[in-house]
Amino acid sequence: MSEIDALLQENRKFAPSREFRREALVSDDSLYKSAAADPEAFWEKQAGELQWFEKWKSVCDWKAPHVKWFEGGTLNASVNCLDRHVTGARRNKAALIWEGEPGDRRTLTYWDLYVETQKFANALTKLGVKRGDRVAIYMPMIPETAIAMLACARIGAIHSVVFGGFSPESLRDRIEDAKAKVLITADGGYRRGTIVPLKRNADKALEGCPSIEHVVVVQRRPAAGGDEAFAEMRAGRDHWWHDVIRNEPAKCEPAKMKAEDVLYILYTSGTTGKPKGIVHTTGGYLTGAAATTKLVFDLKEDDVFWCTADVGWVTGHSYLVYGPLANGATCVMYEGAPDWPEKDRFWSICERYGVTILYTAPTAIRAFMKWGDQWPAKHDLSQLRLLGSVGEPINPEAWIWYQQKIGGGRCPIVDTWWQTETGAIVISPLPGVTETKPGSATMPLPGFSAALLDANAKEIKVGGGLLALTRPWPSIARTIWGDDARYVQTYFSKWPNRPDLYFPGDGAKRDEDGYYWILGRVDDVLNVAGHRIGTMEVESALVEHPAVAEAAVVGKSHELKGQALAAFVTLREGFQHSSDLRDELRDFVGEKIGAIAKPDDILFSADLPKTRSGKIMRRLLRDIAEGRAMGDTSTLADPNVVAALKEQYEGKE
Ligand code: 7RM
Repeated sequence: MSEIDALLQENRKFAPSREFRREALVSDDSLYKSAAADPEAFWEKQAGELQWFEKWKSVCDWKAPHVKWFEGGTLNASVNCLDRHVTGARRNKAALIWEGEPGDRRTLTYWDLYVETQKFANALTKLGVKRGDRVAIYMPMIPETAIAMLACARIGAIHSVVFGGFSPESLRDRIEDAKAKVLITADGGYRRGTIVPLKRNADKALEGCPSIEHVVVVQRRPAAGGDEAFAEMRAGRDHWWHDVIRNEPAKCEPAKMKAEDVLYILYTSGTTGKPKGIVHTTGGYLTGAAATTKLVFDLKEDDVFWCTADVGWVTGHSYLVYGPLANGATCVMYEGAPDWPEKDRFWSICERYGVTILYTAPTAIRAFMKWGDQWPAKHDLSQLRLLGSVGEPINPEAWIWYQQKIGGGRCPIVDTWWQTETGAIVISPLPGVTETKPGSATMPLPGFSAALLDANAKEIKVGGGLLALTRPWPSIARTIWGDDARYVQTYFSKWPNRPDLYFPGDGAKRDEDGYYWILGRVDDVLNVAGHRIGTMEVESALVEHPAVAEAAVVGKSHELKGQALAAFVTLREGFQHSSDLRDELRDFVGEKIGAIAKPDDILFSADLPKTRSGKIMRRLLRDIAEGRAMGDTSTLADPNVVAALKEQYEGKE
């Protein structure tokens, strides 16, 4: 039975336990009802939970496809995450409990974070960073990463965090697109016992980046030993973090930002070779991130919240930094791999810090399942009270395992569907209210509205179709950096007669109870281990190799990663296929984009199956990669091509 069939035959239901419900922040459906009756009033109330310098004059100004929220209001995100907690009982509360992969530990209180952020904000100002300037952040998972983001927010600079697993070239593309003035990085970060040479990568990236004036480098490696191999400092351009903050005062006046001022840019893959710079604003984004953190995770004062996502992804932005800190929560941050030094690292962290809420990805859960029950069984996980899942559909088997072996059968699971572009969770249970079904993200949260549509925007009440979000919400991306036409084209042009509908690019099924079962992307975007990768990006990388004439990349199901990449490659005249060339191409993609984009399979072929108009038939390539019977081949220019390919793929020669 295929994964999707299994998903659609799932009919178990789990209601929140009486014990959970009794203590839950929301324990009946009145919030769904009141928010549906007046969504703007709902969001206005959520915005009111933040601290504003000046209150907004209008709540929502919607001229499809563009929207503005809380206009006339001014605020600062760092004030909301820091200042308002240090005047009261949270002053000495742990804000960040950090653990490095080698085992080093640091705990920063709200006061610590408040001081460090302001010092670094002053340092950025000294380096010439002004309101509206872009600052690139290419960091390991260390407290300085959150501090750097908050410091940008403090002075009104726009941060663009680039995942530390991306290659120098990917970093360069993102810096160039945003025209960042300063880059913040570290000499390295630890991953599976080795060092990711971030500064060396950054130096390579900067070979072609005239916009960067200064580089700030955190010394992550032990200072002892004077190993400079990881950070050659270029005089005038490069500065150590500890040097630039040394004499800075711990006070920095926060910039008064307008609600619609940009808080950050975050690049994400789309259907072309060029990633999109998703733009989030200050007031709407923070409202969405803060409100959903509180409601979805039932966040309370004493919780220890661990979101395992890297800050390089939107989940790290909304649920490791902005959402939890805006709520004054205690967050756990871990630098490294889940199987280092042993396969119980996550569970030892949960036990050590008494984690109460764990938010992780299905790909990780499937890996834990495969590693065996003995690893979590070694640890006391009794403090856990709520579990979350994000990034891709979770298969019912993994859901039940998570519920039983990690949650001890006691914790509700929130399967949260959202995207970089939505800024905040959109479809998810409310853990004290919603009955869950393994594999379904359930229903839109209060304040959000979705529908399932066919190609003509006709609503499908029960059955399969395209997911649409039918009303704007505060944390929706406002544009794509430097390319508003692409924004409109990508998200608001799916149904030409309905330019008000947001299209997320996902297909879904809706059941008799109105529950949504997300089936995955319907465009050329893949989801590999919860990370979005555009097939075009990988194809563009492959054809840059001198041996490659043409490349087509498709997704195929993968037991652990959800999806994996399969590449079909034709070679230029004079090149011979070999397993060495296959390895070389795989590494080449790793260097061009990053290790997450390396194809699992590369198949050399004399030709690719094309329609008579010359379009590559990806559908057939997917059939081949999945080992399925092939669909209709009658529109092919040369039907022989595909039969040969299939034979070859099955022989994997
Ligand atoms: C948060 C994040 C977005 C894409 C999205 C979906 C898929 C995310 C779920 C999910 C099924 C989920 N942002 N997706 N969460 N599919 N159930 N709970 O992942 O921009 O990187 O990716 O991920 O296809 O469109 S993202």
